[in-house]
Amino acid sequence: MRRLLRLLLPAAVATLALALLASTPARATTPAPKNLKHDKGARPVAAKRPDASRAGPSYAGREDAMQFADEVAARDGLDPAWVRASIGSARLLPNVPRLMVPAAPGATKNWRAYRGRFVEPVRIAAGVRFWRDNADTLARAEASFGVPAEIIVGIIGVETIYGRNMGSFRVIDALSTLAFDFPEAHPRAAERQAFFRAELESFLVLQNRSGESPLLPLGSYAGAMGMPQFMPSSIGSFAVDFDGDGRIDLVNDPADVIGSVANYFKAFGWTPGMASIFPVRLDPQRLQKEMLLAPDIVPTFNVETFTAAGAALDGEGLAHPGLLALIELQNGGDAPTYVAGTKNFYVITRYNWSSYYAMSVIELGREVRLAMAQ
Ligand SMILES: [Ca+2]
Repeated sequence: MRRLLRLLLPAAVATLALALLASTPARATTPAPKNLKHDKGARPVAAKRPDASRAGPSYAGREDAMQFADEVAARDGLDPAWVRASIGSARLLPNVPRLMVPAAPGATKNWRAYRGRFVEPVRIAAGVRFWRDNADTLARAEASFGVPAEIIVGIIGVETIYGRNMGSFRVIDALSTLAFDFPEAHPRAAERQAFFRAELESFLVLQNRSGESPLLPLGSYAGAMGMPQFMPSSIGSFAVDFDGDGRIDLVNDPADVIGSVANYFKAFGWTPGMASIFPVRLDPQRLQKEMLLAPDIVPTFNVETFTAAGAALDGEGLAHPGLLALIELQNGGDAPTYVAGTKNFYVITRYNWSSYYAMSVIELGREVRLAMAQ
């Protein structure tokens, strides 16, 4: 994964996306609001998704897991017996660790293939239904957080097809497996393992607070949950009770999902009213491609510098007051696709560190909006 930052992908799309993108899972643990939503590993193309029903031994007999349980209990003021029993009830998922190992570098990415999986008639029709069913809430979220309905609709559609594929792994199993048996072959194994330990801790704190057994929630093989596939720490930091019923439910309550996704974007710096992308034409006469691609997806160039380096804009793009990034999307052996990405494009990648992911969200949202008007 040379140019792509990525985070996690939705449960339903993990295998595909990882295969297509061949990038490394990352996590926004550092700057901005605490961290990103979910996490994924890179996957070989033909790999099958792991079977959630196959579980190995429990962690009750693992000294490192029980020691971690005691640390969590002390740190968070939880009952040590409860934490030990919770982690001790977790089972190793034997097929999950290998899913975290990045694919070999140089694997071909293919935007058209990627797009075809997410921007397709079934998902668009489901998006239209979701938008119609939740039009008032989407409008309220846009008014409250400044995030357009079509971006929220795009995210929830790409993540889980509006709740259809929320993952079938017990979250306690997925997080414990990645916390205590993260594959050493991963180039950043220690960092990733620490990340999943922190997520396991966040999960236990959440469950303790809500009173729901930690053995019940289901999610992706990386422990992402609900319609928006939030990781536990993101639930703690960004989820909101947007229908005011006194509880946050990202599995069954579209209002909470919509508000939480919008709040997440706001927290990561979404600018109301700003487009995410503009069309761009490369002018071979003036093109300084290496220079334009060097900052990857980080908006770096003002319009003047951008166009002088051969990335031609028109209309709205030319009038954009902020910085731009040249986004290159590979198409296998064919010519790449290029767009100009704004700061809001970058913000979408804070949900999942992939420009292919962000483009799918934008294009699914747009297609749903267009279908609504018909
Ligand atoms: Ca609620």
